[in-house]
Amino acid sequence: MTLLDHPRADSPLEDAPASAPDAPTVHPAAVIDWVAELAELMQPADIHWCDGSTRERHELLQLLVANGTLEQLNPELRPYSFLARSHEADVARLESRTFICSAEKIDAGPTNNWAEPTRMRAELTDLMRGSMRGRTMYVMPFSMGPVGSPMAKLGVQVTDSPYVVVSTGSMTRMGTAALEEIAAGAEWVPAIHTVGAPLAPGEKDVAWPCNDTKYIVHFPETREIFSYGSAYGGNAILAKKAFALRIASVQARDEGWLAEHMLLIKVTAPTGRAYHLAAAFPSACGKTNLAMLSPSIPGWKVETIGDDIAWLRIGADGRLRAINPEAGFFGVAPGTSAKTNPTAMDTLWGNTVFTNVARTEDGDVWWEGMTSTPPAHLTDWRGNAWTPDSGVPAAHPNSRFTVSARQCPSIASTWEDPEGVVIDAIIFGGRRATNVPLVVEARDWDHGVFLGATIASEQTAAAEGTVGELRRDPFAMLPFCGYNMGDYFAHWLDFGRRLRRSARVPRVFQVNWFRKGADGSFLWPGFGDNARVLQWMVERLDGTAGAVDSPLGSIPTADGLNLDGLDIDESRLGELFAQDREALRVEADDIETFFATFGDRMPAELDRQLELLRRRLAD
Ligand code: OXD
Ligand code: MN
Repeated sequence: MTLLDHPRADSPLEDAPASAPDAPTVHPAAVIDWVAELAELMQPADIHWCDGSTRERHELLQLLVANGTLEQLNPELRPYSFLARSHEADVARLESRTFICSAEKIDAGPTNNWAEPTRMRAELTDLMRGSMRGRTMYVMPFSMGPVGSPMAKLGVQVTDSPYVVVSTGSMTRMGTAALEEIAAGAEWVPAIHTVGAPLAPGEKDVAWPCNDTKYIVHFPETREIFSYGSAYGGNAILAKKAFALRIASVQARDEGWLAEHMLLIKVTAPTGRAYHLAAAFPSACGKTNLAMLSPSIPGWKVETIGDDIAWLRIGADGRLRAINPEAGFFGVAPGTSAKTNPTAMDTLWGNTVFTNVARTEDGDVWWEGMTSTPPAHLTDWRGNAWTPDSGVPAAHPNSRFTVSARQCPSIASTWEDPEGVVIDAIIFGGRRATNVPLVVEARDWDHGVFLGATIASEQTAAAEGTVGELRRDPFAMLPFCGYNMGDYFAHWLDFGRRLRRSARVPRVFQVNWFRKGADGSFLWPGFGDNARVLQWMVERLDGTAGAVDSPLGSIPTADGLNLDGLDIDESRLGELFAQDREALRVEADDIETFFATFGDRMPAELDRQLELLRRRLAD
């Protein structure tokens, strides 16, 4: 057994040793033992147990400024806000370095990288030996979901990056309350993170320590997470993608619920009736914009519950309920503006950490798309002087803001409801220039699962890879499903069978805001006008909006979509819903090839759905 090979702890409450370094006020023995074992391996100079207090955050921010990791922005323009510039090679999630180390390779499936778990543990143990020398090990207990909610889950991450502590403090309920839950016996997921940059005595630190070697590794059976070498976003804030999606998706499979890459919104119609929608989109496809939408149609209101992750369960009342397990937003900055997302711009008024955006001469932030005319002089994300003639983006395309959800003016009063909100509809979307209409409604749950399983999207800058390349991203979970996606599809189908036995099965829709016309321009204005599509959906739920059948699903009747006040001509509207049978037959062949990669793990029902699509295309 290696040092990292500790049993998963369901910690009994025991007194801590009196001499525990910087000991917490509550004493979950299993966490204390785990930390002591890790400290022996990683050799930090210090251990700090995070309490999640404002004072602690303040001290860490000051330390990060002193270290050169953060620069404080002009407090008059952007109160108590900071800018980080990462290492040039540490700017996005690294899917090629992300591993699901299940005992059997087949259980990771064809969409995940797999490595033999014992060998991977040994390799990580070697890398982690002494990796925190000269640094402080921070111990961060956190709750995903409101502390004490029956839908919440606990975790503890150790890290040697104070930047990661500050980020986790915004993104989760981090600190003593979570540790108390663990001390009271709650199950917890251990997560180990190191930037892999030990400091020799007297060695001067760099602004963004990291290592050329990088690993983000998950052991699904024992629910453990290890991350080495990166301090960026999902690679390092392990509560987010690594726990709340990859490990949680495995927990969800085993416990009968869903952990999804979905935003959550509350939509209120002019009648005052409210609906809750969950929507899955691949990374950087506008989830934050939809979560904070300002409707262009009078009388409609959209409130935010979450912008990235949703955990869904069948509640005691038999209805589908969802929580946002996160407490903040780690949003993509470029493209965010007073026009595209005024609510996000208001959310970012202060108390925000920006990463890899550009800095203005007066000490504020800027990124591509924030204003139509860029400032004449900026400092770009690399720290270089920049002008509009520089020929490179001023902000990195995956530059981010990290901010507490509490600051969002459109946050719903129910966003922390421990029981979750009742979900009326589920939406799947992607970024598709062709083939996929503005909106279709699935015939039933199983057809909805087919729509989710066949999402394809043009790749964005959120992960390494070629931007714009089309890839299948089922349920927008391709980089985030912690097990074989064939089994994941089966889990969704099974979940629907359980829902059918309960009160009400939510409707399922597919949307595409990104379809382009023959001239290469976007056909749909998007943003606030997406509320028109939401209106059609909720009117479908109420049975008041018309729909016609089409090979891909039900689409709005000619007068079904509210187009009042929208300047869009008939032919462009036609193009938005066009279904080119020849192109869709080619797409069906591509889906068949994709499904075949799952071999006998592919549920027969989805092959049947493909066959039904082909028949409808042949009619
Ligand atoms: C994110 C992502 O950061 O999906 O949310 O990459
Ligand atoms: Mn995401």
